[in-house]
Amino acid sequence: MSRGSEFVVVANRLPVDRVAGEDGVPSWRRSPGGLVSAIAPVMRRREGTWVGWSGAADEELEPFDEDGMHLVPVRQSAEDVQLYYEGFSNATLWPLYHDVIAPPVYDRAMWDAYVRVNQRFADAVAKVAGKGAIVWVQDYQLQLVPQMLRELRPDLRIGFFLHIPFPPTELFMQLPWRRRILEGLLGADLVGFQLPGAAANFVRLCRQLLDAKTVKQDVVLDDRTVRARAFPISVDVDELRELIARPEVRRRAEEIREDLGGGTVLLGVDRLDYTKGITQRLQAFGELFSDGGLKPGEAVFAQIATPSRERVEQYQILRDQIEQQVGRINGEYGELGAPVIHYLHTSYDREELAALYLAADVMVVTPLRDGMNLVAKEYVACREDLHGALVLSEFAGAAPELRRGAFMVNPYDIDGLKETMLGAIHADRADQARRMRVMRKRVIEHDVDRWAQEFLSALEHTPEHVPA
Ligand code: ADQ
Repeated sequence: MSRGSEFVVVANRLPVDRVAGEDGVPSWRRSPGGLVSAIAPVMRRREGTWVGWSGAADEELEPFDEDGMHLVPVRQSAEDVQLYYEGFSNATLWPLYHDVIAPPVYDRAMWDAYVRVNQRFADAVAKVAGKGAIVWVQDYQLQLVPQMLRELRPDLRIGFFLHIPFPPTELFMQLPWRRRILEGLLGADLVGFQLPGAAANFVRLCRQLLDAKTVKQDVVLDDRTVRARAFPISVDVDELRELIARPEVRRRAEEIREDLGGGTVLLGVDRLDYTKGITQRLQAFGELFSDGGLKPGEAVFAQIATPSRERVEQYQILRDQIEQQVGRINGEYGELGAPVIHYLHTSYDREELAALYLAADVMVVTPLRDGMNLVAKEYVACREDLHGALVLSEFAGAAPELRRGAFMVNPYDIDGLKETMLGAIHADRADQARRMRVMRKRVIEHDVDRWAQEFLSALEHTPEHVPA
């Protein structure tokens, strides 16, 4: 038997996407996004292994190497995808952890699938991890893995990071399997959250529901201590800096501005998700035309919505809602060849995204609840010119870090949203520059590399425990 990996990351998805080659033979390409680019260098340095699902149902794949990473695929049947992924992960946990914005589905077959698939992930990790290895478990789809893994492999050092909010007691208590989730997470040595409030929610729940002894942000078990801490995630500032320096990206930004007609450009970039507050911001924007705050031609809104979870009912409902809303507003205030909202339901590559950020005068980020929101930080990282304004929801995880420079807003308050959007549209260059400078300082100093390093160093410095 080989020695196994010293460093293992486990996430629902592998960090690669399948791309069809010219000859029809599929190959793999590293997925875009901060998480993968933050972890990839650590993986290479430590000869790490990434355990995750390929994204296709019913597929048996052998482990393979790609982009300097060793990848171990975990199989999922079509039924698993439906019950564990679309079901328990995205129709139960996602809404429950986001303030119950949509009603969570509590379904026993979905829960059973969640347990079954989490066990499969834990088994796969137990097989590939070397003695005493560091294992880093990612996100809400895998909350039972830490405990399952500890049972199989008490020698491992296990960290868990939750990318989405962790709800307060009042909401978490709805979950029929609430104790099991807490026990699952307590299998880790370090449980990381985006914000201190989420860590506090978790520790309080352990005390109230499990009668656990807690000391500050630590949960003290009989044989070991579990630390709950906040590690706000961030973006790959170097990657974005490199992108916006490319002449073709700058040219593209100018082209986008011209295509949009010369008025003030407002931009939204989100996965099409009901937590992102897309309908609220479009409603506010539309009303600005109906009550005269804006005149057609003066401003346009480009809303990019990445297709997401398209088989989950709530997402289909939302898509219809937004498309109807856009049609109505454009029907009323747009002119031939000049709609007031440009709505694009599609995914873009990083160059196009960077060009969009450069083209936008006002970036509108209005989630009703969000773990962090990387789009807000990406925009800030791209605005080296200190131009542009960020409208940011109080309910984004990024709010505490960016509030001194952003135009803060409560997205439920449509009048407040309208006023704040107008304030951002009319902010003068000096005010924009002052605000942007404050935000940039924070994002540049706390980039995604630092996030990964801080998490891993905290995990490595948790006290050793000696397995019985
Ligand atoms: P998400 O809910 O997906 O992430 P976000 O943090 O904004 O939200 O990240 C989205 C990422 O996708 C960004 O990097 C963005 O550039 C990219 N993206 C969005 N639309 C795109 C498009 N049309 N084409 C291409 N790329 C697009 C979850 C949590 C967040 C948390 C992150 C990371 O919900 O709260 O910030 O994980 O922890």
